[in-house]
Amino acid sequence: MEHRSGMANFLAGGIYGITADEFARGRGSVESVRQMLAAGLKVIQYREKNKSARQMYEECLAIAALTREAGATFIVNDHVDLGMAVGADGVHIGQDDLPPAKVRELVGPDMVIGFSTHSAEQARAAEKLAGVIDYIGVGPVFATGTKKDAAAPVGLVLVEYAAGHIGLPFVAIGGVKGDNIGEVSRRGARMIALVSEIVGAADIPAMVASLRAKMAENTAGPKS
Ligand code: 3NM
Repeated sequence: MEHRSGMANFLAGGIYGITADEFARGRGSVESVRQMLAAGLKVIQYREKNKSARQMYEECLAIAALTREAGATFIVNDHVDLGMAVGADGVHIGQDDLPPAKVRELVGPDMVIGFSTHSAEQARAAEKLAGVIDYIGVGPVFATGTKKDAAAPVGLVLVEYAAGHIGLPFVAIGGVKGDNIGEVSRRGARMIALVSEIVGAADIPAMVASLRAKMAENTAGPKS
């Protein structure tokens, strides 16, 4: 399958960083992104709740400039209009947002679209949207307090299922921490998203380095 150019960083695998000011020790989303980029993250999502459209626009403009300079991919959560307005590389939508095909119509052919799934059925349905969407989210793998309306945890079995049976790139998300990221990686997730563990870390680059090392030690498949 041909991939949109904005997917190159995703397909390289690694850690997908997501903003959340409420867990970020007062840093603010732009500063969180600055530190995630300094740590070498190449896929960044802006995900903020309870902010005005104007504030989100200003923050996303700044983040778009930072990610561009760093060669990172910038994805805006939920707000398709905001993603388009700031020239983001993509948008991420959920099951209850506008239908993916409608979002594709709005954003045009070049932007990446990510789509959250929370069960094997939803992942299989999303697979039929290949060409419309570019990747799926699979989660929450573990219980999480970060997403207010999170579905019941789907566990590592859905990660394994997505890795083995779903023909779309995926990112595992939800409740991933330093002490379980190795297992998520071992079950076949090449891209793993974390919110609170990264933005809430005292030292973001040190946290990312440690998470990366655990992923690398636990890649799926036989070690050669
Ligand atoms: N999406 P944390 S779970 C944003 O299941 C989000 O689609 C989820 O936060 C999904 O890493 C989640 O702090 C929250 O647990 C992840």
